[in-house]
Amino acid sequence: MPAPVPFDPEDVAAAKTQKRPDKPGITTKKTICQTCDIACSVVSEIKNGRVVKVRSSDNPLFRDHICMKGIVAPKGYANPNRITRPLRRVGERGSGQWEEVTWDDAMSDIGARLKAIIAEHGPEAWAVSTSQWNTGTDHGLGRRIMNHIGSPNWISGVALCAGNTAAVNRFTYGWFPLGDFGSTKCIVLMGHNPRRHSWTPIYSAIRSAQARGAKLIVMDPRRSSNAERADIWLPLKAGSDAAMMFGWLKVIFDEELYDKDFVENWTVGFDALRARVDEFPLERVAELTGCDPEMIAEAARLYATSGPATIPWTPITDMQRNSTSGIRLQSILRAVCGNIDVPGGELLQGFNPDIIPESEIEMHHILSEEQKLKQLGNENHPAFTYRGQAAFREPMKRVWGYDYPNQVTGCYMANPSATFRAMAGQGPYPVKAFFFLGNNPMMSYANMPMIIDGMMNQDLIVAHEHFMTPSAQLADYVLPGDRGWDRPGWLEGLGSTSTYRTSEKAMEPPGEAKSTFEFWKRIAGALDRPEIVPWDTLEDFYDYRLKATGKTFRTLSSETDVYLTVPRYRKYEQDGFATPSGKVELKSSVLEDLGFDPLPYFREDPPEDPNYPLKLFTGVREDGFFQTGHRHISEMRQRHPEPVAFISPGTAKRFDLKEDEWVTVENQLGSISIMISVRDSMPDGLVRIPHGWWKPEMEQGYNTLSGARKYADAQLCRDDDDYLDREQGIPHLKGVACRITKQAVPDLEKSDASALEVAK
Ligand SMILES: Nc1nc2c(c(=O)[nH]1)N[C@H]1C(S)=C(S)[C@@H](COP(=O)(O)OP(=O)(O)OC[C@H]3O[C@@H](n4cnc5c(=O)[nH]c(N)nc54)[C@H](O)[C@@H]3O)O[C@H]1N2
Ligand SMILES: Nc1nc2c(c(=O)[nH]1)N[C@H]1C(S)=C(S)[C@@H](COP(=O)(O)OP(=O)(O)OC[C@H]3O[C@@H](n4cnc5c(=O)[nH]c(N)nc54)[C@H](O)[C@@H]3O)O[C@H]1N2
Ligand code: SF4
Ligand SMILES: [Mo]
Repeated sequence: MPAPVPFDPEDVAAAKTQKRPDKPGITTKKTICQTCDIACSVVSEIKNGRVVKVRSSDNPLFRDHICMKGIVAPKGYANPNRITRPLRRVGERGSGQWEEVTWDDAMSDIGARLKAIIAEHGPEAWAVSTSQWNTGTDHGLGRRIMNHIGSPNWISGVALCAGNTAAVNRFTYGWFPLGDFGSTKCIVLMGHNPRRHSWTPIYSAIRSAQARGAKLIVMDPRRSSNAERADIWLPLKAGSDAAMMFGWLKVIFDEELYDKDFVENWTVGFDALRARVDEFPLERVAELTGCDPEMIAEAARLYATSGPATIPWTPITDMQRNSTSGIRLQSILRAVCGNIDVPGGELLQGFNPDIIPESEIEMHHILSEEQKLKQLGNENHPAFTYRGQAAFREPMKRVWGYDYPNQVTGCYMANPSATFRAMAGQGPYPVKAFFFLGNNPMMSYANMPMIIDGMMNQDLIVAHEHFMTPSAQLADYVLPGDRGWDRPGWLEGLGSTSTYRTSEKAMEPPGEAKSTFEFWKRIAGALDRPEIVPWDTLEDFYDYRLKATGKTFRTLSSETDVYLTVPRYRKYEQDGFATPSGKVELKSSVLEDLGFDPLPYFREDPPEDPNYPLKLFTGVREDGFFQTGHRHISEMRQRHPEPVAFISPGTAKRFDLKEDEWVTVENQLGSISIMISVRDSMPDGLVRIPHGWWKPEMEQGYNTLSGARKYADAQLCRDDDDYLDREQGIPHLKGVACRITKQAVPDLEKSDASALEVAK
């Protein structure tokens, strides 16, 4: 998610930058913090050619856009264990033995091996996993090369986070909107819980909106910090968000609180939807969600009557069994309550006409239909694959000007679980080469045991990384990546906004570290296809994309903090919506043609197994880390030395568990070791499992994977049919059956944060 910035050029122009005087010996650059994916605009202070400090921006638009992770970043990236030279595996895969090589040697071997795999098994035998959030410089170049070479098998962490939401939103109104925090009067957080040190700009935007008088409604099984500040908190059962939204729609329809003009003029399928919603009387919704029916009705009324309202994107509904229905219900609520493309509501921004978007760089049109149909997982779970999005090609061109607008890079992906199964030799065809960039795939998708099997079955694995992550430990090559401030940066608004920000290069990358642009340029060369990436440098590439602005990247980045166009609202009145009918499809013609229920529905949990009497969810981000990263920074590890499971006092009593006790949490897929923390903010029966735990100081290699085998939540994340959303095939991570057992021999291995900064 990009940090929310004003949509109006006048507001941007009015914000005068008061540049602070430079301190002696220190120069400053305007940069974007790329430590997490919210991408704050910050100032980097440089001494002796190195970034030594990151502080908040001099532009009041970005006041206080900085958190502890950004502040410790210079130290984190100066860690002696950062990878700064290309490494080649010398022992068995996963043996943890490496030798340093040159980029040229690495690339000529990688090119030869990849060509041999493609010659033997076809281009689809090459899969790439990434996360655009972190790599920053990919800009569609990876997809561009794959499309030229002929592989559709690109997967990303965005399959569980915003990319899939973007694809599913399009079924309803042909675009993925972003909430207008700046002038909204009501915000609904469905589990989403931005805090001071977790997506700081969104946290600040919510607080400012509340200070202006906007209402806040929070749905969260746990009494989160936003729940404590909400006008209404609905403590729903984990995984029941879609049922809750049916309850809201029931009240909104029965009490006629919806926008009748909009529904009549701009939607199709209202009667069918209404009949489906009638299947959810409030008593049923109360039973499914565990919430008081009167409170549900009160929240629905508040949302429908205090607008313009926004339901900001949340990762929670991206990771549920009913994800597609949940995301569709959000989009339907937005539409029927008249919040689409209005100030304070949900903006459909489209592309900036001055800039060539990443979607265009990707060149999806050149991949043949035959290869597109080989995309893994598209038969059973098509929603975000080429097949699932094919019907939008013409409407997208009509409304947004491009055939393949790839919002949040999540609209034309292969299915991750199907890809790992094919890598493990259980797919329709073999996948034998696997690259990952700015992504820790082993720990960032479901079913980690299957991912490990898939990786062990590869002929070639290439990682582009900063650290020897558990995933990198199974690679053939680990190539050193640069950092956000080591390169010039151009922040595309996820293909969903027309707002851009730039980042000046602040220092030279250490050692042999190179950008993702360099990585892909060299791969194109190694495949004897240098013409695919014709630009010499990243800056040349930016200049090409910016040509219509009449400015070079360098001029634009020195002159401008935010580059945007004048916003237009209710654009659909002119162009219609980018759906086959041109209207908001409450009943989705595309889902129907793909063989799915065209209306949202609710799948209940599978029958309970008495051996697994508790439910777990993964999440509640830790302030000091971003996802699976940053556990090597001693200041941050001192704050969170060990992985911690939250349980309620009632659950602690029932299972005789104590604060700080080490336990095993297990289910049918796997088990992890974790410490207990008893919190009265947790409901009975629910266990919070933190995401992404491993310990960089622990032994590397296949058997231990630096503690990932002991602690990583992905070992509990199932991807069998009961735990997969039908349309997308993404896993249910919110309400997974489990049990907690005491450890016969307690795990006394405690982290020693002082060892983290010692070179290994
Ligand atoms: N089980 C489970 N799975 C999840 C989630 C969950 O809660 N539970 N959350 C999901 C969510 S919300 C998300 S966003 C995804 C994220 O999944 P990932 O994209 O895998 O995110 P990270 O774990 O941050 O891993 C990013 C890796 O990129 C490296 N890196 C950072 N910056 C750069 C760079 O500039 N260049 C290069 N080359 N490398 C870089 C870091 O060192 C790090 O190892 O995971 C999803 N997966
Ligand atoms: N410091 C820090 N900040 C981060 C990150 C980080 O790793 N560290 N990661 C970033 C990323 S990539 C993301 S996606 C965001 C995620 O950040 P958030 O959107 O805040 O997600 P979580 O912290 O996982 O969980 C939010 C809330 O969801 C509740 N919840 C659990 N299950 C359910 C459910 O089924 N329904 C509902 N309604 N609520 C439920 C939890 O109790 C929790 O309070 O944070 C971003 N910010
Ligand atoms: S929230 Fe923190 S880590 Fe994320 S971009 Fe902003 S300063 Fe960096
Ligand atoms: Mo995320």
